[in-house]
Amino acid sequence: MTAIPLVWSEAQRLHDPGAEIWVGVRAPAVEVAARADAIRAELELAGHPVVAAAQQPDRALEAVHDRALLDFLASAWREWEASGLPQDPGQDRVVPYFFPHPGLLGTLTPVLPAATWARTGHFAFDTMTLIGPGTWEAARGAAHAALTAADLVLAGERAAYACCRPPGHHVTRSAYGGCCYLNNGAIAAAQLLAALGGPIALLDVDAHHGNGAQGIFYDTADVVTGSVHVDPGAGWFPHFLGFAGEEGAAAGAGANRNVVLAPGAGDGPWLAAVGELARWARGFEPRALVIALGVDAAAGDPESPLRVTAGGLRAGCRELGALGLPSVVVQEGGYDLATIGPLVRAALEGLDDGLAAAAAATRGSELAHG
Ligand code: SP5
Ligand code: ZN
Repeated sequence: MTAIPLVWSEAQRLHDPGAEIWVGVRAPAVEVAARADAIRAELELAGHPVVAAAQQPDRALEAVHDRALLDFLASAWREWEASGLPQDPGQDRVVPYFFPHPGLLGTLTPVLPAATWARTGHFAFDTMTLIGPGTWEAARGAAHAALTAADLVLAGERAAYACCRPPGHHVTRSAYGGCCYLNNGAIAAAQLLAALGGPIALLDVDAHHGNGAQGIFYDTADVVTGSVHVDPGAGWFPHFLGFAGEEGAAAGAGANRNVVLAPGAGDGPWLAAVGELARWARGFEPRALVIALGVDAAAGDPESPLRVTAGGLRAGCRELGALGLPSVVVQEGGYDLATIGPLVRAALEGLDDGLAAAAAATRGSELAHG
């Protein structure tokens, strides 16, 4: 059996956030192109075939995002540049400054501001997620990689891995942030849903809450969403949501699950949480699985206080593979350039082991009953 294919978009390299602005301070960006290079180098060495992301129709993005968000992202840099803001006052990235906070507007509908510099706040929910000259092309390339991975799985691959950069799991239907611009995992899930029918399971093992998919699919059980992450109640991003009590609403009541971990948690509690999410998702009898694979839960990652090991990631992804579902993996976070490659490799090895075990078990029961 050949190793799980890696889907690659060369366009991802065009995004250089340049910085992230945190508490008003411009700090070096951690979400850099070298992340994807490190992953690709490690996976190529391990024998994963590389597949180029194929161009995809816009409607695949519209399945999960508002047209207004897509239009903004596609034009934001051009308009920022045309407005002269890079020269005066000297801001070389698109940043927000004023927000249509519910406390400002009450029940009024936010308009799209006339001023370029005010428009960003309509779509950005944080200050850390900068837009530059190639951001849109890269974000679209990452989404196309996720869609290509979904298409490979729909064509019969047991699993496919999309090396998505920039990542996507914080993006909602209408707003972006958290170093993310388009929700690659949700876009892949929507593609699988359209082809296979529901339910589709989307499980997020990034160290941070998968708030984007939670929000996009909150009212439906067609895509069942689960996330294990460091407790926002202990002071971690995304701060305002990601709590255990968020379980879905309306037709989606009970179809979202958050498992929160204390800062410092390692393999034991993390694996227990992944196992819990896997068992919970199995109960919905999903037709396919999307894994939002952030590896920032690993010990030593600069953006998270969790202490999972490569062996832990391997074991967790083995449990997800053991669901025996066609699986699309999208890259989310993971910011330690020295370990990101080996961590992703370990995760995919685990997934492959789990899928093989599930396939062997199915063959065994067919022999017994056939
Ligand atoms: C995809 C993903 O993992 N996004 C993570 C976004 C969370 N970033 C929170 C950043 C908070 C401030 N970071 C300060 C830098 C300390 N090293
Ligand atoms: Zn993360």
